[in-house]
Amino acid sequence: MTETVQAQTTSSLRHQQHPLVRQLADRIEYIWDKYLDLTSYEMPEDLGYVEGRLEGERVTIENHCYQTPQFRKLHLELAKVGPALDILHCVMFPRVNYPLPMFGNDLVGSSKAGISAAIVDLSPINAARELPKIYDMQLSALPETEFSEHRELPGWGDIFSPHCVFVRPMDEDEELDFLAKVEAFLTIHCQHAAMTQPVETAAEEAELLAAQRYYCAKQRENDKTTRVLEKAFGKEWAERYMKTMLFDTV
Ligand code: 18B
Repeated sequence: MTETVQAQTTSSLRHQQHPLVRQLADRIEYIWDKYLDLTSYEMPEDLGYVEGRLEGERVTIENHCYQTPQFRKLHLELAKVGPALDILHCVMFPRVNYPLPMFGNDLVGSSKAGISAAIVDLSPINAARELPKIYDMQLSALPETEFSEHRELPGWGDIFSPHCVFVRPMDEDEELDFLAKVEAFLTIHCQHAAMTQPVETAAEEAELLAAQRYYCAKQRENDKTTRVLEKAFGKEWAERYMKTMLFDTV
């Protein structure tokens, strides 16, 4: 898989994006490749690379997807809306028989104005909405990072764990601190995932499925995402995209 990953990194949209987007995209793929057994993932044919227009600006979306024994979909998406908006979006969807949390990461900003929203979390996927104890322990043990501006979670954000980091990085130091935070979350997650055994009963699987559906339904309530997609591609397309690429459920 390494060759494919490298081939993509040299030609990718990320080279036209905010440096933190590029660095983070490269890092995520490096860590995935290092810890997980990646195989290709079949995307709906017309959704891998998409172009549209928003208020005269070109909107470009580039999707990178993989699957592994533990994850039904690893999704890394890069999007550029003219010069004003660069987005990195990343979600790791566990297979519904693997009792794993949901890794989610979003960066929104631009080269000129800087990153306005940087969020990363390992979100609980079970009826109690609690992380496995080992995750709580390891995430709590990470070195504390001071960010000067924390952002408030929206109403639908009850899916996130107490470890969620949601900030506006103020300078390059804080951007690099955020990058390090994502790397730490992702490494903990990939190391555990590689050792996790699937659940054995249908009841356990049903619980995981319900929790994953809840997570995706809440994420689809993010009207800031919907608005960008609807304005560039129309309502119907945006709805299909939210349901099939961004937050699909099984
Ligand atoms: N998201 N984001 O991924 N979103 O996808 N995103 C914004 O500065 C897109 C995720 C999250 O305050 C904003 O306010 C588009 C994941 C939260 O109400 C814009 C795509 C997570 C907020 C976009 C995309 C996630 C947020 C406003 C598809 C978390 C704050 C930026 C490519 C794991 C919501 C700003 C609020 C904001 C757009 C979180 C423009 C189009 C995986 C919490």
